[in-house]
Amino acid sequence: MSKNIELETKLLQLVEENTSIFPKDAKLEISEVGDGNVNYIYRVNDEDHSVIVKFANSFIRDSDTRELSTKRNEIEYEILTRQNQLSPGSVPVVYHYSSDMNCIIMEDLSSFDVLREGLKEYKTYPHLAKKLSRFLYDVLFKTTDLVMDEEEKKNLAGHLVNVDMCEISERLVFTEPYLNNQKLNRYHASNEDFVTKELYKNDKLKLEVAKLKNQFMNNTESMIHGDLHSGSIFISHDDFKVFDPEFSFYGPMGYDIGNVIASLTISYVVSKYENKSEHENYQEWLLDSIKEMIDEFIVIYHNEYEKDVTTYMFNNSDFKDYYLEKIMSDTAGYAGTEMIRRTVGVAKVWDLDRVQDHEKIAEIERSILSIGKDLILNRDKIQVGNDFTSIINESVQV
Ligand code: SR1
Ligand code: MG
Repeated sequence: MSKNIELETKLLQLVEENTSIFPKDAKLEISEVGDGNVNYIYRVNDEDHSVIVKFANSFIRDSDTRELSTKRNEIEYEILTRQNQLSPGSVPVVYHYSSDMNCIIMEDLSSFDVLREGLKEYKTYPHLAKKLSRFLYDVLFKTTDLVMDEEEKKNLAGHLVNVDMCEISERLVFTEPYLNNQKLNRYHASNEDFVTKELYKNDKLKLEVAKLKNQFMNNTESMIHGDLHSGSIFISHDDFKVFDPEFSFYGPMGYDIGNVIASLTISYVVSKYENKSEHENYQEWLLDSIKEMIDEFIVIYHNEYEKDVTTYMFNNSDFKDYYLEKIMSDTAGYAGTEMIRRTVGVAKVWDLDRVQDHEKIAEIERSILSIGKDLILNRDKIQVGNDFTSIINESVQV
């Protein structure tokens, strides 16, 4: 029996014994459906029903040598459960978690689009920004010390320490893109001088990235998703779900908000340089979504702060303003680091792969890196949606 057949047989048994989705005599089928970098994702179905099984191996996907703690699976289960309490219906329903097998059995959302796949087809989703801002406020702001019981929060932050996954982000996002090492970084050959000047030898930028890295490692502010890009979002014509929170830990909330901005911005910039005028609607929608998501988050924050923040010292309007300024500047900074690492680092985005014209690839890379750099260096002045879109527009010269 091959390794996979053995695993698939065990997963089928796990589903049969621990869910009540399928009738007793159902003939179950199993197929691998995931294409991520880390885990194995299976769909188990009969003719009428289906579930998803996420299996976290103790080695990174398709590697027999790179070990990765399976604690990520336990954390993912914990996060999905808590996020569903904080923002009901905004994550897949979990049917069962097996700590013995490092598996989560959850709702199959294949009737939704993965946002990344929709973006590849230039689809637009007008409700995305509103759904995202609501979700981000509910799961991020409500897990800070401003809202949550301080003892519960400290215990949760301790429980969610995610050593292996944080190590990956600390290295891939905050170190490797700034190290002149051909094995780690890949970009268009004609951009060598640009990358050397703007990243490897840019001491001013490296200092700011070091500050953001230090904050990522030490600011136990919110229960963050940790990898919130368009591949972690399911979307339909009127609904939305966030999934795959295995990089989750207690970190700065601007990291998540910034990651979403980066993901949408990269799709926008690539599409602009593709120069396909039939996609004007799509481009406009992406830019509007970035602005709207930020501005809507700010509206929710202003409307709900007093209701949610009841402790004496934090229930103070100057502190309220100070705290929002910090969220926004962190968001800008982490949007910048994410854009840079997705352009030159090992974990690339899909968007650049579809551009055929090499001159254009080089131009797009420079544009994304410039936006990233500007967001990081000017982050203290970035406060509202328009500040983000102005920086993006300044750099996109098409
Ligand atoms: C080895 S994991 C590489 C990247 O994929 C994930 O989606 C995260 O973004 C990570 O940085
Ligand atoms: Mg992932």
